[in-house]
Amino acid sequence: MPRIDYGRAAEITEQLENRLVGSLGGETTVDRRTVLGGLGVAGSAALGLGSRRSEASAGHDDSGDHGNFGAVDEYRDTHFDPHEFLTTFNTGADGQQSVPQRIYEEDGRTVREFELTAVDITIQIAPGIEFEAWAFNGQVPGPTLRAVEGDLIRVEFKNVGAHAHTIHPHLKNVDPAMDGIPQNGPGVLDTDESFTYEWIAQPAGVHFYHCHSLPLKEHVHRGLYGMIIVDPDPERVRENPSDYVTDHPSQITPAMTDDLVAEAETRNHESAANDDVNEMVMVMNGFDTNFDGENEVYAANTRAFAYGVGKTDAKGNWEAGETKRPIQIDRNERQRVYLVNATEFDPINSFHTHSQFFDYYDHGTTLTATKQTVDTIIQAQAQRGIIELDYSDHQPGLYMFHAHQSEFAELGWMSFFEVV
Ligand SMILES: [Cu+2]
Repeated sequence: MPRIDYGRAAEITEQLENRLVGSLGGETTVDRRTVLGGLGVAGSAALGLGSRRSEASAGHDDSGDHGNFGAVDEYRDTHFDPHEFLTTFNTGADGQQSVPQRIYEEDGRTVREFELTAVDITIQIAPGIEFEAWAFNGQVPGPTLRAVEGDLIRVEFKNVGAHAHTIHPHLKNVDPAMDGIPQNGPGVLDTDESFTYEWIAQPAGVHFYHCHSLPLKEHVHRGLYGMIIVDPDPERVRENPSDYVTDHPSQITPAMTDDLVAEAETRNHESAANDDVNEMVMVMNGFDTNFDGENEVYAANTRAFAYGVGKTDAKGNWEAGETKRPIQIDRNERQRVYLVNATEFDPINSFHTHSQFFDYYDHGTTLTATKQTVDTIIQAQAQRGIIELDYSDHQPGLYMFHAHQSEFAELGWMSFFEVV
């Protein structure tokens, strides 16, 4: 058996996706229990990794579906590319196209100004499956906002959607008027209203923003959320090292401070040391397609199975136009995932790596790991953290990662790293 069996991996991804899409189809009133029932034995076997195709295919007859499936097996809407979203989120020269932004100095601070516009838009969450989203800048998740600790984040928010929205940041925010809740400041912004939010980027870490209009769960699950990354400022780390560790200040030696500063430089997107790290943004989310208060589709970055294994020429070259493909990573490069849980309705989500352990920095607010050598972490709603991975010992090939609620994985939150 070839060590890297792209064909089999693609087939299993396709089977799971086929079941999901087939069950939802144009029929969005189906509930997720029905979808899982349809998966039956095949779904669990496929995720058991040990299954051969014959076993995975046993118990259901999808042989006839493959022809039809071709009609929906790609994401036709290229408006949002999860692979681009994954790795393109810096501000400044390497900035993203999806969010108008300006950087300038004002009163001794760097200001990072972003334009966010709430719109109503139909998005694709699985091939052929559409979702009526409310979205910042027409995308779910909304654009990632990245700043350096101490910067002023200025968000020019305009609402052109049909409902009233706000933007609430999970930052340390000393001005209640800027908290983006109905009860304070400008309150909710009606259609065609606008407001400029101003937040100091603090503390360093990985954070969350979302609409805080009521009913909250509806406004969040419709898609009005995104990530804020606040890079540590190495100079501030040098001066206040105890702010970035859980150790008592008296335990911090000069050598430790040097290490913390070096680590802060790897996190700071304006520092050369950051170029040596492959950084990725993953927003775990779910979609309640029939609005019954339960999610039918799960993903990292919205599109079910987008980081699964698509069609290749059997040598790992993705076919032209392929929208489903694993995340290719260089085994010699340090890998960092900024992860946030934006899933509504389910109290937790999780992240699990196969054949690999990682270090985890809860909320990203420390420069030493809060969990070392784990292969699974859970996040409550709005919880987030930084995952640091090292694949330098690993043979090239496909390594799965997914939510370890098997249900979420089978319904779309199943992905692969392809180590090269
Ligand atoms: Cu809203």
